[in-house]
Amino acid sequence: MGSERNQILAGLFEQMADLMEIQGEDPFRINTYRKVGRILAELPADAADLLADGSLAKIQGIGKSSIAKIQEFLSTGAISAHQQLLAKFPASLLHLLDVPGLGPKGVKAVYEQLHVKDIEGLKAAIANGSLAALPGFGQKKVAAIAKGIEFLERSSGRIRLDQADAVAGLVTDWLRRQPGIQMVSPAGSLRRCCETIGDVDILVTLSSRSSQQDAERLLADFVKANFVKEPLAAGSTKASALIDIGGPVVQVDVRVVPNASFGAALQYFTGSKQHNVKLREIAIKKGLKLNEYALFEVHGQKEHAIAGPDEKEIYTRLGLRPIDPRLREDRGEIEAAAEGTLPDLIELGQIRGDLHVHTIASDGALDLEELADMAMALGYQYLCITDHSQSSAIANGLDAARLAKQIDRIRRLDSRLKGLTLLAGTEVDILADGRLDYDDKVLADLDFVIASVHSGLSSPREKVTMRTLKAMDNPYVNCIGHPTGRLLGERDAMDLDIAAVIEHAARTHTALEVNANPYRLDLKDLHCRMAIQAGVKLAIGTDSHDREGLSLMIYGVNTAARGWATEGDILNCMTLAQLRRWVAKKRPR
Ligand code: DGT
Ligand code: CA
Ligand code: CA
Ligand code: ZN
Repeated sequence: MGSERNQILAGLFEQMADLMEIQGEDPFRINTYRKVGRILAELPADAADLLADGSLAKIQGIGKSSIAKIQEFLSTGAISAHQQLLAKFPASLLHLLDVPGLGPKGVKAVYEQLHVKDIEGLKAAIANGSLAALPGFGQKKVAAIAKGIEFLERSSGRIRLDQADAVAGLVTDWLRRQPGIQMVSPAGSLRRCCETIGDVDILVTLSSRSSQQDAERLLADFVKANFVKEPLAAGSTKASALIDIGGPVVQVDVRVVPNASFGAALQYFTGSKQHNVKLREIAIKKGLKLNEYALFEVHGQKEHAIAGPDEKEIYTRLGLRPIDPRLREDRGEIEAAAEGTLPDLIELGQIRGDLHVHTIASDGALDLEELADMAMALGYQYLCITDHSQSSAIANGLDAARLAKQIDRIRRLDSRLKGLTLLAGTEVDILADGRLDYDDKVLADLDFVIASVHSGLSSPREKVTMRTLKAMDNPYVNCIGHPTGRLLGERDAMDLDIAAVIEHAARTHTALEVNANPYRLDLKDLHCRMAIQAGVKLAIGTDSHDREGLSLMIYGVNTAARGWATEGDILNCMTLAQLRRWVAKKRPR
């Protein structure tokens, strides 16, 4: 571990070494820079502190000129030698250094001999055979580089939460089986339940009897584990590897932290960065020091830890209520924690039913009985069946006659069920002009109505907004499904005037959905918060189409929680009687 400043410094020295290697400098000098980079990355404390008390200069491998560069960075934020090196090469050359399997020597060769300056150029050199013809390359190496480019391109995007969960589950299960392991916890954006994940961060502690070598062995084993596609680095405190789960390639960072620092490290590596920056300012104002090792009291030259093993204690010792990871975005949570006004966030256990479920009658895979069984197993009080309407032809939407039969089946099954109430609903299409795909007298037979836009999503702002507002005017429409229509990684949201939609939802007594499917998470966290502030109820629905579907509820709950939702903000936290009254309030008497 090291402070963020140490990591930046380490990166600068590493990059200087790379650039010097491309330039063809003395290998001995290059190695000195690499070594300084490694030392900086693994310093036990902030480089500035170690420089101030003279201990940095005493570390073997850090000479006078390195100290001068570190000093320059600490006072100016840059190293002039680094900037001079950078100026000698096209910026795109740095991306080539990221290609697994190429390395600085390879970059030097392709730059000088083939005039390749970027990834596109490298791809061309592979395609036309000129790379394989280069001395020191050959078919095997070129194949590895081609694979490296593919990895780089596949892993450059962010991944969905369910994908990140799958990878994290794989790695944490493996870690828990290793000898000496004590604690394993995800950190970073995954622990904050962000809508997409850049890389997966995992922290572990080892039993107090473990040594430095045990940590190194664990990390070395991790990058060799069979689920790893490409090891990136393995040191004594941190290892990184690329893991392929069939879709995108995901980077996983595993850090071994001391038991006494587990809480501080968890706090630090959970982030967000902005939240951490604010927290550190608070510490400084109180005359304390906060880093990934502990919260310290400072007495002149001496300091001693007042919190470290337990994350909650970091907050309480700063005079704050502990803050749920899902709120740590510097969106007012620190102020609320100081005033004691943090919300009691919605929990999965408070959900009383699922209001958005498809069956084999339209495009689902399960029948009514199977869904009812699963809902009972989840402890739900009610389950609302919402198949598609006739205009959704691809989804085998129901016309009025088929819907009537489906309602009949639902009523009959419901009369046999104990403990669960099966509600008859629909996910009715909002047509191009904002009218609905069923007549009001068809809708009147249903217990709950979701209205959704499934076509014309790329229409102009006025049009998509008008359609949504008009649908809400219908007295039978209780909820707008996946209001913005986005599909993460696949399709942008509609150009919807979300403020107008929220205002109209409040005025028309209509809920907005938090679609729990990890492809959607729609509404998203910030929109959830806007809706709550406007007094609009949120309906968390799974939009379940298969066996896994109902279990996706947690993703919707976490998204709503990131929007500061409490039990009272969520429609499907109501009891069945409350829900029926809430629906009746909008309908004509
Ligand atoms: P991601 O991976 O892009 O989805 O987002 P994060 O939040 O997981 O970011 P990541 O993996 O770069 O770093 C994990 C956490 O470590 C981050 O949330 C906060 C902490 N951290 C990383 N870099 C810095 C930094 O430069 N300053 C501060 N204060 N914290 C940092
Ligand atoms: Ca991360
Ligand atoms: Ca990371
Ligand atoms: Zn839909």
